Amino acid sequence: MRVILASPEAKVWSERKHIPLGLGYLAAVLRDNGHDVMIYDAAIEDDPVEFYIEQAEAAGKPFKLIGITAATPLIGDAWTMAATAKRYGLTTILGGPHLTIMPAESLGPEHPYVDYTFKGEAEYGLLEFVTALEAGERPEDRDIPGLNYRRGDEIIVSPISPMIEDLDALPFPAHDLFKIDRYTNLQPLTDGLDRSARSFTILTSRGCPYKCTFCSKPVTGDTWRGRSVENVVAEWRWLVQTLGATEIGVTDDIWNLKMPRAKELCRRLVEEGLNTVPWVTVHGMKVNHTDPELFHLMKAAGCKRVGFGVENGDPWMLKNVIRKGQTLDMVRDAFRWAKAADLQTMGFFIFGMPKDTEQTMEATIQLALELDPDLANFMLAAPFPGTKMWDMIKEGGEIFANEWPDYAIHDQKARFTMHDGAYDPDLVVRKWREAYRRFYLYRPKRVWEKVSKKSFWTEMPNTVSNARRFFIGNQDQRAPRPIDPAEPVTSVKGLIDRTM
Ligand code: B12
Ligand code: SF4
Repeated sequence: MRVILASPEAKVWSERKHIPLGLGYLAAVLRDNGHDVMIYDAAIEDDPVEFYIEQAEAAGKPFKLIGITAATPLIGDAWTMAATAKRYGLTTILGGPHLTIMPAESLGPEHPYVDYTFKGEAEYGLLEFVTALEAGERPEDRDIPGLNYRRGDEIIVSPISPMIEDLDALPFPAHDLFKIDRYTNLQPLTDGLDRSARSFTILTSRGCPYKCTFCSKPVTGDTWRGRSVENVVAEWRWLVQTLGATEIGVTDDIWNLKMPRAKELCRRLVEEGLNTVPWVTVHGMKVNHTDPELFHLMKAAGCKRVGFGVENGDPWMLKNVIRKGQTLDMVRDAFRWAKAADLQTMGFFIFGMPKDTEQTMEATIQLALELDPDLANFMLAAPFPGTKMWDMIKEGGEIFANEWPDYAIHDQKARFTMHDGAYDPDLVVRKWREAYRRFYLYRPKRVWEKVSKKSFWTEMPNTVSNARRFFIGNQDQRAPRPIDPAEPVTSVKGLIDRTM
């Protein structure tokens, strides 16, 4: 069957473009089973999805099915895309993080163009779904775990699709189906935004046993599952030697959970001569699963930079609110060891978790200054549905964000308040912006390092718009006033109450 797997425009994200790897996995499984698959990523395409649908029709080989992926801020774009595809008569199915958390919402009467949603990892479920469609059967009659649909006026939500145990049994993602030369490099830390980078991403494991309260745990799952080192190396070899990767991003939640395996992977990359292409850990280094040897091996294996979730500089916040499972000393050690191994470092920090005060946010800024990573990423807390943080706010606060795009990282504004008499969303935004100023502007050495790089000038338009947003702010970044009850708003809270 001809299938189009699509990702909506990621304009809520940033100028950086990453491949939607989940679609690569789904495409590979369908392709291996004889289906004809196209991956459409609106973030890098010049033409809208209808262009390809019409082209396929004109060629006499129409697409029968569109599968659309969506993280929460992109769900509105996913609905628009499904409505478009429906006009051409395609069957529509939505999956990905938002649908794993809120499978029923998209099947409500406002979205008649969505036929099915899918909850969880879909390699096997989607294959069975397509097999059923091709056989002219109704997929719902096959009881596919994870598949959700309408039966009359009822929305049937099935149990989540089981997490795949044996990841080695999966084919490699269909990396060759991505228009890779349209993606940018993964983190423009030292190179600016290289628009012609051939940046692929790789997933060496899935899942994470930790339970950080801001994290969408229903998506990651609690059980860590690692691919064998040899299986990862084989995919790495394909990326480097056949597909010409110039940068690789490891996008696991926590690729270093098992340190001996992480070290073995590094050794094998060296042995195979695959250490010539730089790689970065996009999200997934956890400080308390590191030691000096690991960083030295990573460096030898071609790793260029590592990112760590630091989150907060206050030990009480880390332990009791964020529940990060790491101490400040562990954070300090990891940064020291990574720098000693000559790796570039990035730190991720969150401002405005429930219970954050002026003192705790100041401690966060102080810690960022002390660690002095090459890149500090300060984010405003976003209460995604399905997180513990969401529950905390529902119990003792109020969410302002009333549209899903408000949850985008680069649409930075206060999204909630707590009714504890101490939490101040306006202060949160002020301290967050202050963090950027104190880290990037008020340190002459760092400013000089930045402006003396060519990329600073070639990326001037981006730099200016980022500077405006981070250092000066705009109307949007103020905490909204309480909503007038008479005003007709589509409340996110309302949507969730209806569907969870
Ligand atoms: C790499 C990554 C990124 C990258 C690349 C994203 C991309 N295009 O894939 C970047 C840095 C761009 C990114 C950005 C964001 N991310 Co991100 N990201 C991840 C991360 C760490 C890995 C994603 C991945 O490759 N997973 C592996 C693949 C195999 O899984 P998958 O994509 O989910 O696909 C499987 C299933 O979901 C399902 N599926 C997926 N699509 C479809 C479609 C159909 C039709 C079907 C049937 C099934 C299906 O089947 C797939 C195969 O099993 C995840 C954490 C995680 N564990 O998933 C967070 C995660 C997805 N990100 C998250 C967030 C919050 C964001 C941002 C919204 C941040 C922000 N506030 O702006 C942005 C959104 C922008 C965007 N375009 O999506 C949250 C999502 C929460 C939510 N409710 O949506 C996650 C879960 C992190 C977390 N633990 O909280 N992210
Ligand atoms: S360590 Fe990362 S993936 Fe694991 S729970 Fe915390 S934020 Fe989520």
